Amino acid sequence: MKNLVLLSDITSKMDPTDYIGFTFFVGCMAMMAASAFFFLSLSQFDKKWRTSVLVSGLITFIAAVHYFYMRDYWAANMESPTFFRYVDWILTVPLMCVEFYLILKVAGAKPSLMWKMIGLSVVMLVTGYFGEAVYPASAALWGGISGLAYFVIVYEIWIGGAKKLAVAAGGEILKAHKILCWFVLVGWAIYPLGYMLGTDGWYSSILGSGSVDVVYNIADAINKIGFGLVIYALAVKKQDAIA
Ligand SMILES: *C/C=C(C)/C=C/C=C(C)/C=C/C1=C(C)CCCC1(C)C
Repeated sequence: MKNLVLLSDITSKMDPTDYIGFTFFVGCMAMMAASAFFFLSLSQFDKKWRTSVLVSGLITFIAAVHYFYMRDYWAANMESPTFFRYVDWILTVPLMCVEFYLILKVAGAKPSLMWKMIGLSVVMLVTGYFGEAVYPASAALWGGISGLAYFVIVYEIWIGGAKKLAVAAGGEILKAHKILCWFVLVGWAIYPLGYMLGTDGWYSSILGSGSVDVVYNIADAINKIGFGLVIYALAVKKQDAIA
């Protein structure tokens, strides 16, 4: 009986004007649908491309589970689930870095490239978490350090070693790499904007509290599902070329 009461409590909190809660709910469903799509497509790929598409599915699946928790947390507390948000990112963003390495392997990408990108993304997210959740009074400092790590990632894929490998690989891989570069430059740039929106005394008054979650939720849908679809499309093209 206790459980039933609890369930009705939660349902009664689903306020039709709670558009932030709505974006958590839709995010949850979108991530689940995308995961099912990626996982169920796996058997059509040979081993090499299967790994890349599998990672796309893992990214959206990890996000789906976190969105489940974040949706609940928001409904119960009406505050940003910052902790779950960053746990999600610290698992999924390094996996996105792994995707760059996986598609560039044909051109001779070394694991060192992968670890460098993973390391940079972890620095970016840990310092971002400090600024957003632990030391909000020095949000500018931590956000600045985080932004530096972000710029190094952007440099690496647009101009640095990863770019050179993509050029060496050429063809469809170069095309896909370019699209992924745009995701990182434009799609990922939405997050620092959300960070500034959510930091008290900066722009948090423009859209009200919680607006940061809408920004992050939209960005996640673009960056996780869209990014995964680029990998999927590349795998399909490569697969067709073999067949
Ligand atoms: C699926 C989740 C993704 C792709 C998350 C990406 C997150 C970022 C690129 C966050 C970047 C930040 C800065 C560049 C500065 C301010 C702090 C962050 C962590 C919001």
